Amino acid sequence: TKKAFIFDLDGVIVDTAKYHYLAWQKIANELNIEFTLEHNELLKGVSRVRSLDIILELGKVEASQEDKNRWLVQKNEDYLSYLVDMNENEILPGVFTILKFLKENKQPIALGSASKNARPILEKTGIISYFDAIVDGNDVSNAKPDPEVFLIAAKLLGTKPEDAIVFEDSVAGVQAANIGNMTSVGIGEAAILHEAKYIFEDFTKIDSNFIEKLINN
Ligand code: G16
Ligand code: MG
Repeated sequence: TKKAFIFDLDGVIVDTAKYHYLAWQKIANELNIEFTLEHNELLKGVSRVRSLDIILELGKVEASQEDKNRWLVQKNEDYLSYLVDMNENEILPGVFTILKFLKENKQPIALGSASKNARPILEKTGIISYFDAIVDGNDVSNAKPDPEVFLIAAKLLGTKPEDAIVFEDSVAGVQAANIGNMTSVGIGEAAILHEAKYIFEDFTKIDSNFIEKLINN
């Protein structure tokens, strides 16, 4: 049967997770909210609006909608400033190899990201042409762990959810793939991503045999 390979963006294809963290940390600092790398795991794969709410909840801070809107704008401006000089060097190790292998084997590839900045990032890093479909934060109304983003991606590729394979670095994203009945592949720490069907530290740890198995099973 026809498979679909769906990639998350931040933390899977590019290491923008660190830029999101820096931008949120600035806001947390201004509000005197303690915001550690551990807290940051809660924000991965989560929408911008929800991320701010999580930070405010951590600090037990109540804010007006006006303040929230201002912080959301500030966060994104700050985040975008980190992306200005972005280029293909920021593609994470092993990603090109796997994208090329999938292309050579005529496998459909999609992006499934919560980010509203996904397209410019794919353009700046020069990999947008690998993707047969792009589904991002502008296309969905339900954030991960809701499977909406991946379900739309599988549909665009003409594949049933159970034949879709999702690469994710976030807990919310792994859960979304599992809830959507897809094969979840966690990229990152096993201790954090233990709900994933398969877990690899990064793409250099994935060999072509593993991908071939996914294609043929
Ligand atoms: C990403 C990040 C999240 C971020 C979200 C929204 O999702 O993991 O931390 O909050 O996008 O991004 P933006 O503010 O650019 O719209 P993903 O799904 O690509 O990991
Ligand atoms: Mg991610």
